[in-house]
Amino acid sequence: MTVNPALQRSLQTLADSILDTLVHRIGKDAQAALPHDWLAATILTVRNDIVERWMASTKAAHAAGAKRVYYLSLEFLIGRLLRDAVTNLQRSGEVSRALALHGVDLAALEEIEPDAALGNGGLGRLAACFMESMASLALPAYGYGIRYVNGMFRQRIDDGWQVEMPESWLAHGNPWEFERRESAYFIGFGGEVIATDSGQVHWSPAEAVEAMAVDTPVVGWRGEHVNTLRLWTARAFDPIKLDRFNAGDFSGALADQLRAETLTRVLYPNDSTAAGQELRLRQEYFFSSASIQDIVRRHIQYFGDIRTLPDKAAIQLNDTHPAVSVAELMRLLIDHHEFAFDEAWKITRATFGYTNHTLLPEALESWPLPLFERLLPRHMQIVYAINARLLREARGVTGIDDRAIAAISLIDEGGERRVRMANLAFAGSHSVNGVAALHTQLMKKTVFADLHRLYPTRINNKTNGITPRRWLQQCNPGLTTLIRDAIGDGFLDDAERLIDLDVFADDSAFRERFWAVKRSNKVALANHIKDSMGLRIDPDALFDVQIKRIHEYKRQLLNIIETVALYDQIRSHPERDWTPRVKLFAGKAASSYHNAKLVIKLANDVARRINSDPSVGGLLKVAFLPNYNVSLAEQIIPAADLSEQISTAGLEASGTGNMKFAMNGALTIGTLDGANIEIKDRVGDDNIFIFGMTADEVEVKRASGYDPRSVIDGSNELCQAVSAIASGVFSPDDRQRYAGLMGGLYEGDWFMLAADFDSYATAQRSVDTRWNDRDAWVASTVRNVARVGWFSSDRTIREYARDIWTVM
Ligand code: 26V
Repeated sequence: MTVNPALQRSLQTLADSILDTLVHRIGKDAQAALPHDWLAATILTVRNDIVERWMASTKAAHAAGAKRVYYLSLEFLIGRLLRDAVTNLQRSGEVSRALALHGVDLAALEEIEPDAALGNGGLGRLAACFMESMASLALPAYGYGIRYVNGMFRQRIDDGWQVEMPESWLAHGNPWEFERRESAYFIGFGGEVIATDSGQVHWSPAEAVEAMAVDTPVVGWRGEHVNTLRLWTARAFDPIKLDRFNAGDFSGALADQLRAETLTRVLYPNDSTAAGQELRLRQEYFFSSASIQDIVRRHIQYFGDIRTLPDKAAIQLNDTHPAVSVAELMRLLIDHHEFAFDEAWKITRATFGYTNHTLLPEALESWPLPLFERLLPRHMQIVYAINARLLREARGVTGIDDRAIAAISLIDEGGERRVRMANLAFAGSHSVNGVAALHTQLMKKTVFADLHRLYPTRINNKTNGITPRRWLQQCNPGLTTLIRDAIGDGFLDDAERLIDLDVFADDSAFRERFWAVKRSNKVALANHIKDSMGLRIDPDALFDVQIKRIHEYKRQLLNIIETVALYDQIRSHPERDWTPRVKLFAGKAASSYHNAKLVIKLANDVARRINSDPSVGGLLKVAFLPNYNVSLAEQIIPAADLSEQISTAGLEASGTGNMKFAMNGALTIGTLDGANIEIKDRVGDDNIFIFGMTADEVEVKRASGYDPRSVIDGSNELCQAVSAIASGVFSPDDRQRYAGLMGGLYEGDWFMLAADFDSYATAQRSVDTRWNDRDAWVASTVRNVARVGWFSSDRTIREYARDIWTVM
């Protein structure tokens, strides 16, 4: 290969500056440097380039007097950043060759970067995809959240059981972040509210902490625009009480600092109903107050007059976790800027938008009123005032009776009085959106039916999306190159151009290349599984994958039971032409969620038994991959053939994994739930395996008295599989282990596994049939890739920008 001398010089310059950073910033020379030192030096060097673009973006937005978008989210599941940054800067080749001059492998460095897991699942990953898309679309935006020292726990599997270990993503420092010591705010809690003679109200909190900003740059595609992710960390105003320290009370001297730091120490697990409630509410207020104060300060600094806030700021509430922001902005407007209630309310409503992400009743946040009042006495008064106004408005509308009034109220009066955060977010926003078409419909029909009657134009739909940079270009370079060779570069800027690939489904030479890319991704995953778990899987088998949080409504149990039924069938009919399958599972269960943890154990027990049974002759293998996170998803998804999206219809708001798999050439087996419906509409009925009841059918069946026992007894396959599990076939060491879990199916089966089982098993057999017709299979997968460009988060963000934020 001939080397261009100019290029050679610029590579040498980059290599020199990485070495210079290593020596002067990290304090190591090339001989002493460990991989983490090289990683830090590389990030710091690349960061220099980013910082310049960042400052330019900020200045341009300022000069244009642009409206800014503020995305408030208690979770950001950003994962690793190095590969994301260098790809978006289009510098991967260059950085990789410069490092090679030092004998360092960029890919190896990328692999040791910690995975920033400041979120639980879909909601947090959506926030991260949105941040990347907003930067790619050059939309001036800030993400606001909490800088948890310990994010999502690390999952170990011990003897098949999940064990939660603390994850310390900051152990080696974080070269991406910038502390902004000057951007710090007073956050008060408790105390009392005093009315002054002039009619003003004064809140005097009993305690206070300081919120300090820590900023991370978010690089858009092609590096043309860089936004800010601003995460708050808590510290004490008075980090050490010297008098106490000198008196020998060392821990007392540091107690305030410890208490403050505890606030931003850990991410709360969703699905957890456990203690820590008060700390969670404190976290929500802490980050909401800091963010709102920061937004108001910036607005006044740039535009002078707080009245124009809605013209220059759009604040999006990612679920109800930041909903107390509504009361906080009202407080600042009324108590600090001396607005009358009505004017403050107008500004507030025009500024906020609220996104709902789940209809599960246990996930609808509400706070015991005494707790809310004790921690936030002034906000409690404001909530009452908002409520009075809301209910006055409601009473004036015909058809709204006492029952509807009770449902609309911000206060739940049934039993212990509670503050309803969803109602507060709804009332305080001009837009309330769902995340897929069905979910939005159900919002109108169920949880928000009465609020919807009162404000019939407020609820709207914004179907979720995923960033194609991370979820195609970066995680699947083989497929990206193949697509590029076929249709050119256009899809990198506009994912909907993937449609040009559609005709290639009929091109047999292209299909062969497509198949080869998939196979090489499968070999890479098989190697990873062999190295990490010692399990050998056949890359020519069908890789059937279910990866997501473990939750009963997502029905991993349905998949496991069908696996057991298949195992049974293979053993009874060894003469049949079975399709070799590898069943892959990964996901975390909330630490307090007993049944979810038992499902993990069951997957592992089933895997152990099947994988060691010579009579299935390698036709079936099962693996539960530990510690599911963004980075593991990036490895698994490009290697998947079949994507399991099998929630009980009506319960999965959208799903976004479904989109990632389809974009990487896996076919979906799924219910008519969430975004699966819209995926089906786009890829076509022939290119997806749909089974089971619709949301309407689920509702009817529940209402008419569902009897799972008769369903189980009526299905041979299901009955045998359930009995085998219940009687301890897979748990010889504790035969009773799954008796309760299986008993739950007979006794209630809330998620209706039994009702959907036969239809699911039948769909799985049509998967086998399609798989055995390789041409038909690959043609379908090509059509999936070609037709799911619409699920780019760029499209989603454009819709938010146009309809909700009125920017762009
Ligand atoms: C929060 C809580 C709070 C405490 C009590 C239990 C509980 C349960 C769940 C949650 C949060 C769930 C919100 C969430 O992650 N929703 C997911 O959002 C994705 C992005 O819109 C969407 O694709 C998934 O379907 C939806 O489950």
